[in-house]
Amino acid sequence: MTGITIDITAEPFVFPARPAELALIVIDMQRDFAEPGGFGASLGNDVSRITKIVPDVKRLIQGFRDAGLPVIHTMECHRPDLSDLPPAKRNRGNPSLKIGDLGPMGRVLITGEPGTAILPELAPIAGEIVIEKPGKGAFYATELGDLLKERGITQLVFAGVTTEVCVQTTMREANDRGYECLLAEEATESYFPEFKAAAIAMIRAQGAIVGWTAHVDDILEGLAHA
Ligand code: C5J
Repeated sequence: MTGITIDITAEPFVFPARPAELALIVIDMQRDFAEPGGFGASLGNDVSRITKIVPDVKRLIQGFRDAGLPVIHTMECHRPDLSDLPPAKRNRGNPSLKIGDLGPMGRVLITGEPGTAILPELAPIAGEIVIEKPGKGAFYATELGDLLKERGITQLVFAGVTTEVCVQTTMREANDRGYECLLAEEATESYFPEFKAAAIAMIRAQGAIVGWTAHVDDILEGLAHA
């Protein structure tokens, strides 16, 4: 597939995908954001909004796997001793369960705990990169940038949660580092529909100032022609 370009129908205009340089990055599809008893729920959010996108995230992942293109997963999580968790982050939001506290799914957003795991339906398969990230952005304090460079990846398709927090932060980090970014609209979600809509509008405004957005069907259609 090296060298070819595939036009993916997108907003604000066609996304010129180069399959040899393209990867999918699935942000934080973790039990702690999607299941009752987790971090998202402890902040008072309706987590059922997150589980509704699982089928679309799943078929996007499958499309990349079928095309032989890389799938990268991220997990927001911290070391058990909390040495990578600044007090400013731990104390934010006044949740009933803070990061590191023991909840029904183990310690909240701590590496290796049951609630920190990626949803089983979307679990990484052998060979896929999993980035454990202490921040909202996936480039901060992780090896992501080096791993992408080693593989010659210059374009990223984004899925995951939440649209306006970890997804948008990572897209902005990637955009500033020179990556062309495309957000899969049905494969991302927020606890707040108005924030998702605003994030999508902001990303593609001003001639794709942060990146493009596209429907999952259009991305899959493009991959099928790769
Ligand atoms: C949040 C995330 N919202 N993955 N994390 O705290 O968006």
